[in-house]
Amino acid sequence: RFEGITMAPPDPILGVSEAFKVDNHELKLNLGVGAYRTEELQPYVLDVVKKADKLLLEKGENREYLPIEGLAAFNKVTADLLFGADNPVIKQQRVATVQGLSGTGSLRLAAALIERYFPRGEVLISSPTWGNHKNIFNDAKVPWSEYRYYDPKTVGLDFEGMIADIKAAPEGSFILLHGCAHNPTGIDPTPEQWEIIADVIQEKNHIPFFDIAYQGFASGSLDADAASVRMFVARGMEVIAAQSYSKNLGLYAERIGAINVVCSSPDAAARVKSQLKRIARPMYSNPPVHGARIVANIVGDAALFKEWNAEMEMMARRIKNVRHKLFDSLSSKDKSGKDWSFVLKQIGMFSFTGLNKAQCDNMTNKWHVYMTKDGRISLAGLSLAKCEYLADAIIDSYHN
Ligand code: PLP
Ligand code: TYF
Repeated sequence: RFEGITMAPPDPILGVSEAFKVDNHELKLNLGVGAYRTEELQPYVLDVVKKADKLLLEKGENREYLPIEGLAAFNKVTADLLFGADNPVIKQQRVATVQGLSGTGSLRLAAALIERYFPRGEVLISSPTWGNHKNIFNDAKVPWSEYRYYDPKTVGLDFEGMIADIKAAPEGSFILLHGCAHNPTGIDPTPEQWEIIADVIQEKNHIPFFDIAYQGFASGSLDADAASVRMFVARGMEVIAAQSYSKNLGLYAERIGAINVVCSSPDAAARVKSQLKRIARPMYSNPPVHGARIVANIVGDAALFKEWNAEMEMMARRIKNVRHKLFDSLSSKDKSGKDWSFVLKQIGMFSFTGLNKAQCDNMTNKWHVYMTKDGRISLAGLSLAKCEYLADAIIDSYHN
C-alpha cells in the first residue's frame, strides 16, 4: 500500500549540501546552507557553549520531561533577550512565551495558532523569503500571499512596493517580517523605513509577525538586532515573534527557540499560552531540555553572558570581513564597470548576488560553488582565502 507514494522533492537549501558532498573537486565551496564556519571552513562550537555543557554535566541535572511550554528559566531569559528585561510588556506579564523546536518549530506553533483562532487570517510574506516559510504556512493550512520586497534593478529594497502591498492587504492580516538580516536577500529596511512600515501596519490593524533567527548574529549586538521588534512593541501593538538560537549560539541541532505572543492584557497572554500548549501537546508533547538549559545558564551568568556576546561579535565580524574582501575582489577583478556595492550594503550571513538560475548553474557546474538557485550565497561558509576564487566564479557567471 506504500507503492503508490511518490518521491518528495529535495529541500532546495539542505539539498545543496547533499550535492556538495558527492563532488570531489578540491576547490569546491558550499555556500548553500546558512551555517557558520571558521576561516578554515570548519563547523564551530562556541567556547561558551562548551563551558555551559561542562557546568551542566557537573551539576548532573536529571532528564525528566519538561512541561509542555518548556523550561521556565529559558522562557524567561528568551523573552528578556528579545524585548529587553525592563520592557513594560514583560513587567505587565503580557507576553505568552513557549519554548519551540528552534525557529522552525516556533513558527509552526504560531501558524497553528493563526489557523485555529483567525479563520480568515491571512499571512503576508516577503518576496522572496526563506523557503521554509511557505512550507510552514501551507502545512498549517494558513493562506499566504506575498508583498514586494526585493528590487532586482537596484539589488535593494522595493520599499514603495512593500508599503503599497501591506496597505492593500485585508485588514487584520499577519505581516511576516524578518527582525534583522533578511533571508535570503541580506537587505533590511532602515530605521526610518521600519517606522513607516509600523505606521501602515497599525493603520490597517495588521498584526506584525516577526521571524528573528539572527539576533546578535547580524550586527554583533543583541540589542541592536532586536530594535525592529522592540519598536513595534513600544507602540503598544500586539506582536508575534519567533526566535532561534541556531545561529547566534551555534545550537543548530539542539533545536532551541521560542514563540512569543505580546498581548494586550496578562489575561489574554495566559489564554494564548494555554492554547499554544494545547497545539504542542499532540505534536511532540514537550520540547528537548538540553539547548534550553544551555541558553538559560549562559544568559543567567554574567561572565558567560559576556563571553557569549564577545563570540557572537567575533562571528559577525568574520562575516563582515569576508563581505569586504569579496567586494574588493569583485571590484578589482571585474573590468565591466558593474557596481558591486550592493554586496557591502547587505547584512547578515547571506549575500544575494542577483545571479539568475542559469548563472547559478554555471557557478556550480563549472566552478564547483554550491549555492541556492535564487542567487543567494552564505558568506558564513566562505573564507578570506577563497574570496578571489569566488569573485572569479561570480564574474565569469555574470558575463556568460
Ligand atoms: N527563519 C529564518 C529567516 C531563517 O533563516 C532560519 C534559519 O536559520 C530559521 C527561521 C529557523 O532556523 P531554525 O529552525 O534552525 O531555528
Ligand atoms: O536559510 C538557511 O540556509 C538557514 C538554514 O529547512 C536552514 O536558515 C535551511 C533549511 C532549513 C532549515 C534551516
